[in-house]
Formats: sequence, structure tokens, C-alpha cells
Amino acid sequence: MFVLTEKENIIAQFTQDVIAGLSMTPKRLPSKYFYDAKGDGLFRDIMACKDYYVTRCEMEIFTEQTEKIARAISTGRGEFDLIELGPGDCSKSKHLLQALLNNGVRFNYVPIDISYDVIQGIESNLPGDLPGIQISSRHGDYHQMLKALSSGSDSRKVILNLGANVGNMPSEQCYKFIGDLRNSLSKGDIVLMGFDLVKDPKIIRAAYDDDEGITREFNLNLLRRMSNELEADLDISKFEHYCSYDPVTGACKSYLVAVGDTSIDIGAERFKLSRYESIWTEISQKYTLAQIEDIALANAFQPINLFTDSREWFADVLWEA
Ligand code: AVI
Repeated sequence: MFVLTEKENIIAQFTQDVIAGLSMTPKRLPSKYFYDAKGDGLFRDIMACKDYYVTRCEMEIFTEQTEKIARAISTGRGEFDLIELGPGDCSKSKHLLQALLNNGVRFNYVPIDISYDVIQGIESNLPGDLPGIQISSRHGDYHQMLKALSSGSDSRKVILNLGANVGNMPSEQCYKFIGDLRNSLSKGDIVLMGFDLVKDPKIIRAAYDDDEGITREFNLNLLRRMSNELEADLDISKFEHYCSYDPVTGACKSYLVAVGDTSIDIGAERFKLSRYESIWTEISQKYTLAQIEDIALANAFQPINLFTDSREWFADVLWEA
């Protein structure tokens, strides 16, 4: 029997998603495909760039309120699995992990990420940085992550979903993800989830169209991946990055806009784009605190704590199942 390797499966899924997205009107592509080794590096550059406030705000929460968060997630809990969805380089969670280790809390750290590079980075660096940490990493996307959660160990679960990752899901998908997350947990399990808050629209726009052009490169990387991995025939110089923020809906959206008539060929498929036609590549949704509470209650979570940075630009909320 002919069996596809994991790598071939990933390419087959990528091809299928790209063809489906480019067949839509208007065209769209999923932002999860920004992240290969180059995309991970560009995202690290975005996190360090002056216009992108998101990471610094959440880092302030994790460095200034580490003990408070450590106590909130561990008190009265016994041993637990600390499952981090999309940990990146763990730069924020590392503070929390260190505090838990210092306090003698017994936990097993389970980082789950779609990127192999991220998982490999954690496995090779974290034990050196945090001696004594127990790690059981997993590789997969959000859908697989939730399956892994419900079929995982019977230990108490504490889920970390930091960095405004849920903001990258359109609202129906975000509700579904949080509903599925709730269904994969048992009563008493808890979730610490990051949300970027509504703020001055100019600050949000600048964060997603930074002066150094890193976000532009990040967005264009999706086309680069299509060219390299799917052997798509396309001309990257025919596309530009554009981002909009709608203060009414809180939706910050990124697009690749064709700067001239062009086409993208994938295998036998040809997708024509006329000048100024756009491909929607990403949403970074911003929320009010009231909306965040509604999301929790609508999905049978009980909000139990809230941590914000000093400017109230970002919130990490603690919900109990
Ligand atoms: C990963 N995610 C939360 C980032 C965000 O802010 O939406 C991805 C990103 N896209 C452009 N800049 C950063």
C-alpha cells in the first residue's frame, strides 16, 4: 500500500488549502502558513520591533506579575500538566515555569506547536535554561492539539494559550476553538488565554505595518513558501503587503494586493489576479474586556482572574472549566 510520509501529508494539506483559498471570491490564504523556519525568524523580528507592542505588553504581565500568576494556576491544584499551545520561544512562559519550579510545584510541561523548529528549539534549549523541568512536547496544529488534549493523560490540565493567538481566528472559528477547548477539558481544569485589547487605532495599524517592513516580509513569506514548497509559479514582486484596522469590529486584517495583473500557477491550476485584487491572509482581532467575558460564559468557562499590563493594552484571562 502507498503511504504518504508526514512531510508529504503536510505538503498535500498546504496545496489543498491554497487551492481552496485562491478559488474563493474574494481570495484568501490561511495565516498558519506564514510559519516556516524563515517565517518563525521574521515573527521573532516582529516581536522585537518597536511598532509591535503586543509581545512587550504580555511580557510586562509575565515579568511583573509572575508570582501572582504562578499562585493563581497552582494553588490547591496538586500535580498537573501545563499544556502550552503555540509556545514560540517560551520567552514569556519561561518566567512562569521558573516561578513554578522555584515554588516546588509539581507539573509536566507540554508545549504543542505546528512548527518543528519551535519544538526542536524548546527541546534543545529549555532543559539547560530551567534545570529539572519535565517536558513532553507534541507537534501539530490546533485541531490535532485539541484531540491530543482529550485523549491525553488523566492529570489535571492547565492550558496556556498566550500571545493573542486566538485573535488570528475569525470570530466563528474562535468561538468554535474555545468551545472545542472547553469540551476537551474536565471540570476544574483551567485556561490562561491572551487577548489583545482594543486601543488607539493608529497604534494597532502601525503594529501590523511596521516602519522596518518586517510584517511586509512576513506576509510575503507565504508566497515564498508556496513557490518553494508547492513549486507554485508566481511573481512575488507583483504583490504588496496592506493592512487595515476597523475600529467598529476590532478586526485588523492583512492582505497581499496585486500591484499588476498577474497569476499564480499550482500544478494544473491557474489563478488569475487583476491589478489591485487582494488575497486576505490574516486577521488579528482586538477585543474589549466585555467581549472576552462573553466568549468565556458562552463556552461554559467561568472567568476567575484577569491580568493586564499597565496601559491595559493586553489581557491574560484565567478561566475555569
Ligand atoms: C501570532 N499572532 C498573535 C500575531 C498577531 O499579532 O496577530 C501574528 C502577527 N501578524 C503580524 N504581526 C504579528
